[in-house]
Amino acid sequence: MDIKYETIKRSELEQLQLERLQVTINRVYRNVKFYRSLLDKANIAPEDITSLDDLKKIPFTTKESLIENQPYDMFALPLRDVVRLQSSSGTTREPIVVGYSRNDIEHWTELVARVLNSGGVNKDDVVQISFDYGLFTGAIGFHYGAEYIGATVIPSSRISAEKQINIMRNYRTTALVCTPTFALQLADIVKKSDISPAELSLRVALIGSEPWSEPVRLEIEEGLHILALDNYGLSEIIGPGVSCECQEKNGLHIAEDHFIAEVINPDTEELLPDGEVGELVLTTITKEAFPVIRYRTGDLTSLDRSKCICGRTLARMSRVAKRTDDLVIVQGVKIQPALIGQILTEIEGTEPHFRLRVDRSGAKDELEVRVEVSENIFFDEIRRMDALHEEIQKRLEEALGFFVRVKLVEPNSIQRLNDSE
Ligand code: DLL
Repeated sequence: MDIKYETIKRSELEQLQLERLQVTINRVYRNVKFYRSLLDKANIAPEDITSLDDLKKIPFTTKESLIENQPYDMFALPLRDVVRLQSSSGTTREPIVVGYSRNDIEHWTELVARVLNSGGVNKDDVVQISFDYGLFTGAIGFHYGAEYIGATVIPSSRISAEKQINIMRNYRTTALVCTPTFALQLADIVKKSDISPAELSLRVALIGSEPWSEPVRLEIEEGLHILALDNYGLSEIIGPGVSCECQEKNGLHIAEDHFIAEVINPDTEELLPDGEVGELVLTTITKEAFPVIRYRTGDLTSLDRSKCICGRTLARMSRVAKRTDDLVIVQGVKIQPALIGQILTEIEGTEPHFRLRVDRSGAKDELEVRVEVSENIFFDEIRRMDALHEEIQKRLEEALGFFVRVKLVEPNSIQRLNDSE
């Protein structure tokens, strides 16, 4: 445990947060046009931020603003001082590019090391990272964190679940890093094979990047005979390392020495008291290349500032089960329904109405897309319907990278106003 920061007294933490916030506000005011005009319009000068309470006066930053300022206008450093670019995962309509300075990478590494430490992982462990390496922050973030604590890293990335199990058995992996979907898949393979979980050396899994429930935790823990802990993060803030469960499994400790957390009512934007569920809003206070102020994450959670039995004083957030928007997460891929709409409008014969349904009953989630087709095709020959079906399936699978169940339905048969569920 990083005693100095993870068990810090609240009064000292607040002083540290204020100092770091002031530096950050100065930095963005000087270097990011978007923030300079946001603060000017709100009649706030950087020197007006004299208490943590003053943060509340600053308007929120939304994903739309980040998108409008792509690729580099939200950067507070020139590109020559940026040593890494990453982006939000999966297939969103507009992936957001984020940058890191050398110091940002150092902080990020330390924060992911905390996630690993809180799961009891240390230099004697063999850590298998089964996240997709690439622009997604999950893999490389954990890679650096695990090397930093001196563990032995296996960057197994997204090879098949069967091969991952072989690696795990042969190289005696003790800690696994992946999404809940993938952990379930691994548990399912072990169950169906002649491998007994006892043959594996696996002890703990650090799981994140998508919502998962207590029953899913139980299935993973029982299927692999391990401890499964949740960790949360998002690329706009830093990647993994924003918050993580300790072994008490009673909320995720937020790295409050690097991020200030608030919870708001997503409709009224009013600040909510601790314990009430609302949208998580985060402010980065150490980031140099890509700082964000009062960023609306879209994730629903509540805060608890009471001290945890583990000794950590950092506030805990409840597990994120839902979002405020209609983002759909399937097999670890984050999909904005609007992206599906965009693809469908490019295909002749489809109507703009569709419905998404995710079936999570099997080991792998499945996405079903119901698409209304135009009248002349629906009542025409089967051959035309088949060709259209094939084309939609091909285009969606190319964009998403996994099997999609496509169903063509009659015009006007999909309920209006709610295109996804
Ligand atoms: O998923 C960062 C990450 C990687 C976190 C590995 C943990 C482990 P993005 O691709 O930008 O970043 O997606 C961020 O994923 O706003 C949440 O909606 C969702 N999310 C991330 N972690 C959790 C979690 C990474 N533990 C978006 N529980 C976030 C629920 C999660 N949702």
